[in-house]
Amino acid sequence: MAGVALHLSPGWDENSVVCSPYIAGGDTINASLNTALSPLALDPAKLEPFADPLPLPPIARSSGFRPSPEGPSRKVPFYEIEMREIFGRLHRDLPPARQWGFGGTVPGPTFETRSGEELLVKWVNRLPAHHFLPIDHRLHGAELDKPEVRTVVHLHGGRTPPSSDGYPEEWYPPGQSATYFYPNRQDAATLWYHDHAMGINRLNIYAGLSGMFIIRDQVEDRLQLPRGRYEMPLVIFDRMLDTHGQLLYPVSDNPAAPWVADFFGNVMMVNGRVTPFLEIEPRRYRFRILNGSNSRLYHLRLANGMPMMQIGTDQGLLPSPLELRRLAIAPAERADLVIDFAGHQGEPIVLKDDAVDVMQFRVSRARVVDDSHLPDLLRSVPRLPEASAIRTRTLTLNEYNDRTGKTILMLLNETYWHQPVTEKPQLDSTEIWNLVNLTDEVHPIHLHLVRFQVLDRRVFERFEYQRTGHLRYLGPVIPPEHNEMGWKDTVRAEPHAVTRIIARFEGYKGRYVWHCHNLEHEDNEMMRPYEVIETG
Ligand SMILES: [Cu+2]
Repeated sequence: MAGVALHLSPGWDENSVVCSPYIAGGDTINASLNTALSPLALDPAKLEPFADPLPLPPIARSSGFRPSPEGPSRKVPFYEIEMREIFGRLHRDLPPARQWGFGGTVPGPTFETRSGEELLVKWVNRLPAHHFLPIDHRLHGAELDKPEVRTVVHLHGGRTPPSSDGYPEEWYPPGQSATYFYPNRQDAATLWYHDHAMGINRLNIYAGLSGMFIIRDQVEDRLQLPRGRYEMPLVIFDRMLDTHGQLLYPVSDNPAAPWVADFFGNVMMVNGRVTPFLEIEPRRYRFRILNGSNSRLYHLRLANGMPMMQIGTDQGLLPSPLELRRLAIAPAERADLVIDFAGHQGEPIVLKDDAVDVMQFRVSRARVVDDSHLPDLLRSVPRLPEASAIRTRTLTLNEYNDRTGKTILMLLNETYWHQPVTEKPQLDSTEIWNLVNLTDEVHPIHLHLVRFQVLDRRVFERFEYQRTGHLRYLGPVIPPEHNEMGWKDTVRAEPHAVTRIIARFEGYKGRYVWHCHNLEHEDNEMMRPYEVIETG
């Protein structure tokens, strides 16, 4: 990149990274479905689709009460969740696969709580001493002097005190634990928890370390949305399997530098099972969809063309339901959907990602009474006025390639993780962040602690920007998508565009992080600390 000195970390050699051909350029299933190139990889065409029923993660159960860290006279529910190695079938016709799960399942148990109800979780690392996926010891935080297996848990979307937020360097090895406090003083929303350990986060989440965390509130209660067995999480992620049905994670051709720039699998999993089916009644259902993939962005649709109503996004309900035929959802984004299967008695309906099957709904012929409701108005989401921002930051998204064109490093604002903190918003202040994407791909950018709103996007001339620092726009201001008009915590920073977001930094002072949620990018420097400071 012009004008930017590229400082490679120790051990980096510009020519040393050569990516494996089966991940190159693969933003579609077909491009990444090069199983012939890897003799170890299972051909997913050999797996019968819709052979397994959709599993539902168990509900997390508290084991007692403990004093609240913010008011010891209050007793709050206490949960103890172990991360451990498990063996479970990913498909009916495959042998059990090694995975790492919270509480013994993948996804882990779903937390059910309410706005303002505090809880404590003791996250216990009972994983083996050795990792079963390929660590790249050149990555910051994953050096040879660190334990191979390290974990730290982050509640994605939680307004959480910094000591419980899962700072990536606050990892701990097997045999140790951390007890985190979640005040949940925020609106009803679909959150999720996952590992966040520095330099191996992509491997730990790929191994299975993620789960859902649902916050409800009175606003949502009044709406009579589908509840109970008519409401469920759908955690979607892609994987690659070997011929023994075990998780396969690709490596570059250089054993000393195994990191790959993106992961695109060829097996679609929902709630931990390969292209499952779900038997349902001809009525409304509520699905909390999480894209739990490392890199893949989905375009979900129902094969028969029927509509899906989106009622919520990352941080809760939209102002009103939005009819969609196709849902774009990037890694870490959530979409709260209501789908009405009435009138489709006896039909099998496939949920697809472009041309690829994700799962199948089998609508029964039962006569049912649907007492759920989908009101026209869901929740008021007042727009944050731009004039309320006391500061605008312009922050670039950067990718660096070696001489062969292979990506070797990603940065935020040309700054490495270890450099001093540069983003220090004041507590209770509002800021606008201009995310200037200088790369050719979408980066899902996530800020811890806060919820934000998407202001707009605008395409710009990036070579001129790189040369002169001048932002010359090439097109009109593009407003957010209709389904981005709710509160967000992860935004798609589109290629060659400036994506503007506005956030109020409220809740807690202290050190947090912001990062790309493409996990391969995040593990290779596309993450920065930020600090909420006392009002000056
Ligand atoms: Cu990225």
